[in-house]
Amino acid sequence: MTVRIGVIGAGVMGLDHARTIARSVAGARVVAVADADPPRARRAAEESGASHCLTDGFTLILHPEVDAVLVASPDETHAPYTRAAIEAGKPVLCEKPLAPDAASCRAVAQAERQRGRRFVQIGFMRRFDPFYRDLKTALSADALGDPLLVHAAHRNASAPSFWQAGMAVSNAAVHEFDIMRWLLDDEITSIAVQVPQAASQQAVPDPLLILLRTARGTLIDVEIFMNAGYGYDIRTEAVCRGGTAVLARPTPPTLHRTGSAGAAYPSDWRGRFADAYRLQAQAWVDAIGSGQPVGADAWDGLAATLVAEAGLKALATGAAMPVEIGVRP
Ligand code: ISE
Repeated sequence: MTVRIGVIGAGVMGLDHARTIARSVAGARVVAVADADPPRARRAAEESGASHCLTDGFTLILHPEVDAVLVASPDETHAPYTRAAIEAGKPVLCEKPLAPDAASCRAVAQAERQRGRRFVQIGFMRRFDPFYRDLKTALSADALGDPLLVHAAHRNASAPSFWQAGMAVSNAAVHEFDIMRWLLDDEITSIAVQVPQAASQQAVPDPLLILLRTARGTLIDVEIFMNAGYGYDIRTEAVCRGGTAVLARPTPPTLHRTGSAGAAYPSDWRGRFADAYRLQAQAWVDAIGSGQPVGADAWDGLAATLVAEAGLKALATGAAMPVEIGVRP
């Protein structure tokens, strides 16, 4: 069976997903692309071999040739499209965040519950990254003992063009919230966010230092630096009672040239996580075939956004905020 996919949003990520599915995912093809900007939609359709090029995502969802929907439009449109896909009875892979606000995430989870089965996979692609999977295996193997601290850094060369105040937490740090819940198999219970003095007067303060506490008492610090300048760099180190596990960037060759040695960094996340995006899309397509959903679900999407909402309050007030994720229904 070939899953016929419609992609909503043909910006940086929509184009990347459409290409990935067309070139590297077995058992699927892109049949439609929708974007409010027709030239963008046309480009993604041409590059992925899609025969339908639309300007409206809701029309794409209802298109009779579309079996499943990939949502990669601006963050605040994710939840309405995801709900429409659920109502149309079509599986949906929704880019993160499920929504920038928890109320919209809850509405998606509720719509899915009413249909009585799972439709939604959230694009927390790090869960499919081979390096993060190895890290999870190492942490689960018990050889290192209980995790005590996790240090993480999340650096972009420069903030994307669509960047706005709050997105460092609601759009970038949500990856860290999700991956920490998944890696540690633990829930985040509080968040504090600090800004260095030199950045405190900026309209969009950068970098941020986030401190999370989990239910089992692990402390996690996360640097979010959206304009680090030198490249896209993601690091995680788990400090456990019996040793540490370090996930630095996968190492490209070191180039030795006159008077210096160094290795190139990817310019953004598409390079670092290319395998993760491909494996995520393949797993989604396979799960549609098998009826056994995988990856982060709507509840995980809600959990990450609840942490982000509390984080934005913590950033505004300077105080640590409790996070109440509750019990998965
Ligand atoms: C971007 O929007 C992403 O989704 C990337 O995965 C993330 O690493 C980056 O910080 C965001 O700007």
